[in-house]
Amino acid sequence: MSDCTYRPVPLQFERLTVPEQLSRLQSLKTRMLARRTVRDYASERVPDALIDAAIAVAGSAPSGANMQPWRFVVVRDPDIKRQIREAAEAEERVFYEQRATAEWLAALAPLGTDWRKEFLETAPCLIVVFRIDYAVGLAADGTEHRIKHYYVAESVGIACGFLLTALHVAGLATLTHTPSPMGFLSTILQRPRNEKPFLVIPVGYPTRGALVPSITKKSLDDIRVVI
Ligand code: IYR
Repeated sequence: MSDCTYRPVPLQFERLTVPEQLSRLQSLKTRMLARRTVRDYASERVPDALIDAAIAVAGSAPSGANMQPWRFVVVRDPDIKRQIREAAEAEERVFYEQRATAEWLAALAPLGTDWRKEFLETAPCLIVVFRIDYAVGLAADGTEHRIKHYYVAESVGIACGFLLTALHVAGLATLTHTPSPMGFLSTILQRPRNEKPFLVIPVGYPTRGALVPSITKKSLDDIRVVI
């Protein structure tokens, strides 16, 4: 039985001066605006300690009822990466050649994407994020029951934001890849039934001379409304 009692503890909170708050935000803004989705990866290995520390940051994210409904699967094995690439490219080919509407393809045109996903093999590491819609509890008599998770997409989305930020701040390049459908990831990575693939994040160092599309971000005035 879980303990359902509310037992609060004092908040640890560092009160900053407003100039210090602004200065921290300015540096974070500059750093985050320099983040770009990278498709060309060097073969150089990324130390395990960096990936582990970034995943620990992701694990600090808030979540519905603090259920922490996420799993981060780190894939380094070249053969598994190759299987993932082959399965993703098969799905993406159908997407780009048949399923995608003309409007969708036009929206993607400035990004230069297509069905080829070399980065799934060239990146030294893939973090495959799974959402866990329910946990499996075991009663004293050995019977299993489902423990419901709440706001799973919101929670896992926030954790992925933390993860991308952590990896970028650590000087690593990333990409958010969402093959569709992505059920093949459950099979290849042998995940249990309650875990569903959410996002694939290749991680590594860019090749020298890596190219990215020329894009801009909306201005503050375009994204903010003050009431
Ligand atoms: N999943 C496909 C297509 C794709 C869709 C969107 I929306 C993007 O921002 C980028 C790509 C792919 O990975 O190519």
